[in-house]
Amino acid sequence: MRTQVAIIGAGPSGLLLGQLLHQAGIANVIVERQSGAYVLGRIRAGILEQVTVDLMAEAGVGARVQREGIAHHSIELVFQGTRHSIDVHGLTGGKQVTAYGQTELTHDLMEARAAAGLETVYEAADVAVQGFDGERPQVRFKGKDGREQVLQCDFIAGCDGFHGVCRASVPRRALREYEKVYPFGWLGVLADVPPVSPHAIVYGNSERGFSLCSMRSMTRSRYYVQTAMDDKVEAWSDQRFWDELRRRLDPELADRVVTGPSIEKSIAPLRSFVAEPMRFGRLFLAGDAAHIVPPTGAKGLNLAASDVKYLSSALIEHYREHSDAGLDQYSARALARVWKAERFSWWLTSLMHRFPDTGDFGQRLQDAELGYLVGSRAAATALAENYVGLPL
Ligand code: FAS
Ligand code: PHB
Repeated sequence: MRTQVAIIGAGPSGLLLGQLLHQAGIANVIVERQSGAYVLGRIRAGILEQVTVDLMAEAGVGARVQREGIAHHSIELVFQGTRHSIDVHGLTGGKQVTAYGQTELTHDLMEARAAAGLETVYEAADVAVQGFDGERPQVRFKGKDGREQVLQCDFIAGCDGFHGVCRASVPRRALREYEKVYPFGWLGVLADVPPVSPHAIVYGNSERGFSLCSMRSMTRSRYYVQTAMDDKVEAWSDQRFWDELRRRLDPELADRVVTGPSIEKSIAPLRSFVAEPMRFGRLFLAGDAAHIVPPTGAKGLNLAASDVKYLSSALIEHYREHSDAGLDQYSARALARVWKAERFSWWLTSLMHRFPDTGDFGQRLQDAELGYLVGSRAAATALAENYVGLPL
């Protein structure tokens, strides 16, 4: 087998990259270790920056998000039993975020890829990336039939997420990793009930911990509560979850929560992580393969999109203009935006969660910062411009 760009991973990064390269006439094959159904079954992000929505349109898969995505012009903060609105749209000169599930984005990309007849190897086993420090990189894997296959290529895009094989294949001496693990997790629930706040994500900081009210559509809601790191999803009945969520909201909002049976319930750990650089010879990392943010700032999926924008542009420049300037600048350019999003995600996580070592002084600092945030245009503007996404 041979192609121009071998893409490892059929999550949002890999699928979006494959679509943009295809549109530029660059051959690519995606090698994915799970089944397509498994990839689609993962419940993850829900908020898209305009950069991501624009990139979907550029990739030719923007029709449904335009039709079904729900524009959010504000966010709400609940603390000390009171809810405050932050006018994100007004503070950023008219920018917005769009509520549209990662599952839907992945579906749209999968559908476009299949319609274009592009090759995606699902359920690939023992995937190995080799030769990327030379001129002839290749990907080895076993197909569903158990037969070993070799995919020769010009470049490898490591879009295989935090637990993937690509970053793990880079010699340790060539990699610098930065990590912060948070002392709590998020218990997330998906339920087919109308969202309590259909036009603004609600972030809560109560003495019982963080909470978040989000959505996937006008009939499907997504909620989270902060849990202990060692908490188990089995310990959470639906009723216990709904009761706990309500306790963390202001009374008016709590009364409006519509409950129902969970269709997905899971606990995710929270970490900040960056691997530098994001390029190793002919191997380029994009998305969660290179960085992780705590989901508080809704940046993970959106950072994957900006990485893919930079990488696809650089690869197109290589093939069209025989210039490697973009490829040489890729890592520094992507990391500049990654670190700004890492900072924002860490800051909002630190502000909205209860830490074991917060203490009385730390609690007063959180209260003071929240009060400043909702009382100062300058402070709210800084939040708003990061929330809608900094420029590419
Ligand atoms: P992904 O992890 O989505 O995709 C990587 C793909 O590579 C997977 O399909 C995997 O099966 C495949 N792969 C792995 N190893 C492989 C190998 N050896 N060979 C071949 N394929 C391999 N972000 C937000 O913005 N908001 C959220 O609310 C949010 N919630 C999240 C909840 C959870 C539980 C997790 C884990 C992440 C969440 N994220 C959230 C972040 C998430 O949306 C990611 O940013 C996004 O999935 C990144 O996409 P990819 O880079 O494509 O990585
Ligand atoms: C979600 O809808 O899953 C979501 C929304 C906003 C966040 C994190 C997650 O900050």
